[in-house]
Amino acid sequence: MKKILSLLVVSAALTLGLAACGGADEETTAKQDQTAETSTAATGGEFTITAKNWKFTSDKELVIKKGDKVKINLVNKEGVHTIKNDELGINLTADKPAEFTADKTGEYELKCSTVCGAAEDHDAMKIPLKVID
Ligand SMILES: [Cu+2]
Repeated sequence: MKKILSLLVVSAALTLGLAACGGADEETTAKQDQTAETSTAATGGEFTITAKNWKFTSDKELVIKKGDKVKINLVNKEGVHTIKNDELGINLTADKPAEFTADKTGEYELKCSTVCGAAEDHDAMKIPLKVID
């Protein structure tokens, strides 16, 4: 009896796995992202940075607690921009949120890592992030 049960479980899992692969269109991916956002918000901070030519704005002030799990989303409203900060281990693109835990307090600057315009415009694309105790 146990064998039959485990066989059933395995075949159900396989079917689900195959269905997930086959149905991975953009809509499905978007739904999964929403689910992920909801679950992350409960355990730590979540921020959304909006990028325009040539300015980043955040929905909330980027102040995070050391040790907290943080998620940052990037929305490109104008142009194509990305954010990278090696110190914090952030590599953020519009389709891939950054999830990280800051382990050192301090004041950081999130800068655009895609050359998105003239040097002075691109250089202006930065937003401060503070990690507090
Ligand atoms: Cu930029």
